[in-house]
Amino acid sequence: MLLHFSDATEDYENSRFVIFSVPFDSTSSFRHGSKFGPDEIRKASYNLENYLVEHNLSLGEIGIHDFGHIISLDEDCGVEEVIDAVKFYADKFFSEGKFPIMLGGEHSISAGVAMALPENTGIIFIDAHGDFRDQYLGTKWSHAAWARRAFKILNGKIFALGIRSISEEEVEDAKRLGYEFLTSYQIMEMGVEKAIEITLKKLNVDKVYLSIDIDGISAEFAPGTGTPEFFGLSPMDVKKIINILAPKLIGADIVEVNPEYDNGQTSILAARLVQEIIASKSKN
Ligand SMILES: [Mn+2]
Repeated sequence: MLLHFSDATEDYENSRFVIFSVPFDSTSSFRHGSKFGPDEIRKASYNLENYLVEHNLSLGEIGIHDFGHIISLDEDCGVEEVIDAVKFYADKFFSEGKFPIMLGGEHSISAGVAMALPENTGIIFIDAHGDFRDQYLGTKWSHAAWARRAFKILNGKIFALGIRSISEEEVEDAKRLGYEFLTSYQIMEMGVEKAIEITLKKLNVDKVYLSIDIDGISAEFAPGTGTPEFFGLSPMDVKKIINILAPKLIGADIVEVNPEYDNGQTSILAARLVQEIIASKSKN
């Protein structure tokens, strides 16, 4: 039997939640290895209780399906081919009434979801980096440029939380184009509730897709990632963001977990965030 996320044992047809994975890391600039993230997150999920006391809910009683990898782990695919595959499956899951949870892989894959989002949906993403370059190392589909692509695809309906590593050029482009973000320092000062209020006011959408780059969380909590950064959000901040956004959420992803640099805690955190997304959404 294939490795699946803990408690994701229901048939596709009977599941509201569908976990799927994209083991792809070819455009990574600093450290490769995030293609091994999804299966490490799956393995880590078995270390967690499936009863979540704060939600008074057992994940075993919710319909969750693990669809597995949508691209081959062993053969190298081109980034555009991978983004096409993500778009195809995201479109399938949304149109079949599912709540997709995508495990990466590098952040470039989220551009594929942006192309498949239903009307009146915006993206909120948690990240240390702006990801707003026009192109990076010769490709406009780079993980460092995906938010710029999504910004265009969604007519500006994208907002970043936790930014603390961004080039001056990205900041200037952001101002000129109206791309907005809150730094991790700003969020610490104002609190998560206020940050989400500002974000939702700016986006002005009914539905939200949440993209979590694990490096949005501070490096001391999530060292297993390609480009770790300190001074970030805490796991508790991100839990709170998920809980507040749950009524509006239609899907989510967790990307950039890199087991090659992990002592195990980053994949456990990612697995716990998958649980949190499912538990908080299943009540809404
Ligand atoms: Mn990112």
